[in-house]
Amino acid sequence: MSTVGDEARPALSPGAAALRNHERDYEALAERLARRGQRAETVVDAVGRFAVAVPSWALGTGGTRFGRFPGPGEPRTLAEKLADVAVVHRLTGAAPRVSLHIPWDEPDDVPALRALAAELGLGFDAVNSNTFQDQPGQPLSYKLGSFSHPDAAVRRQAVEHHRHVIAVGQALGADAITVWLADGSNYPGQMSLRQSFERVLDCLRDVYAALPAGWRLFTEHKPYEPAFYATVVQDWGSSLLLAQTLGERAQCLVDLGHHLPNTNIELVVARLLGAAKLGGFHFNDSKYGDDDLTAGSIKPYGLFLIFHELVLAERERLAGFRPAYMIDQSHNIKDPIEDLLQTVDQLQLAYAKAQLVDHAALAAYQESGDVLLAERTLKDAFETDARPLVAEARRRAGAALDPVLAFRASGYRARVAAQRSGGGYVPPQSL
Ligand code: LRH
Ligand code: MN
Repeated sequence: MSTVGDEARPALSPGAAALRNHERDYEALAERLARRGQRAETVVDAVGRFAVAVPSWALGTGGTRFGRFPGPGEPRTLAEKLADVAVVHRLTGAAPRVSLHIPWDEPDDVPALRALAAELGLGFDAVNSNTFQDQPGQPLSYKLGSFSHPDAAVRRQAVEHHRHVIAVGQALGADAITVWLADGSNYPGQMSLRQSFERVLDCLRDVYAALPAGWRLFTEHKPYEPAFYATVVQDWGSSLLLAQTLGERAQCLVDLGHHLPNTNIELVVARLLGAAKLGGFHFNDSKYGDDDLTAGSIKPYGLFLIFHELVLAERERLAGFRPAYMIDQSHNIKDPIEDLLQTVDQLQLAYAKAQLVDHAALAAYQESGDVLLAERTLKDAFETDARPLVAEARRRAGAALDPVLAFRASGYRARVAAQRSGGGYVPPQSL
């Protein structure tokens, strides 16, 4: 029985107390937004429609060349990875798809995997090829590249791999392939800077020609790593050149970590939107390089400004606007599921804040040249604590007000840790 001031009311259960607090926070924010002429409901509905795909390669602990610190209950099979993704979807209501990396997560029984995914309420987003590693028994090495390799036989082998990845994706019901190429050089003179690009384009034409109806091909640029002098598809310009040359169903994928420090990524997004060539995202955050940190953890304002460009495109019903939202992170020190829950929450929050921009006022200040009030209009939205709107959208989706706390309270990690250490098959665990 609580003591000070409300001894009449029995203490609410933690869940009930959290819900009561949420309702009060939501009502207070809705009232405040109404005074600004904005409807909380509109934002809650929009957040309710937001969804992002989880990468199959981020359910286990990631690492660097210096080390990896595996945690308890790591998924050992694709089925266990799907079970973990289902937990992320269950608690956020916004992670209904998995993006597979082939051959890292090559399914050995496609019908069984499709059935399991359906049972878990999951689908498959873009599949990812891999010509940045040599697989056991692979006839020709990708050490000096794949699509840009001087040896035509290596290029053919790489194209064959992409045809295989498309076939796997098609069997799973996916409708896009993401092509990130590690191709590049470490020393000036090692590679012809123009010929390598021509060869990549040539091979991509073969992959593009193999796309099933309704499929898209996403080209993913990256400035460096593993190549440390020149990367063939180094920046958004190179990616756009490829996508524009290949055709309508080729678009550019923006991995937030694939930009040199201080790059204005929202400007890159605006350019690709303007060219109807924004295919999708690999969301993450970074301070220095391709750090693959939790989205919104280092540059939350930058993430908001990217979502601002996306909401503008949505509102304008921009031609070709159908972005594939996907996460691409490496969970080196946080529990992978908790990191994904935090990530989805950060993306929902950035999207909600972008919905809160007073677009009419912004356009008027931009047209009238009122720089300060134009900037402040964006900041007002960013500095609005939109968390009650996101929590409400999750509550209405039957998900958790606070996914990380709900996950911890569920004891899921301890349970799977116990079961997965045994080595036997563990059926998908409900929360
Ligand atoms: C390359 C990349 C690419 C994936 C890989 C796991 O850095 O972002 O999207 O294939 O990470
Ligand atoms: Mn990526």
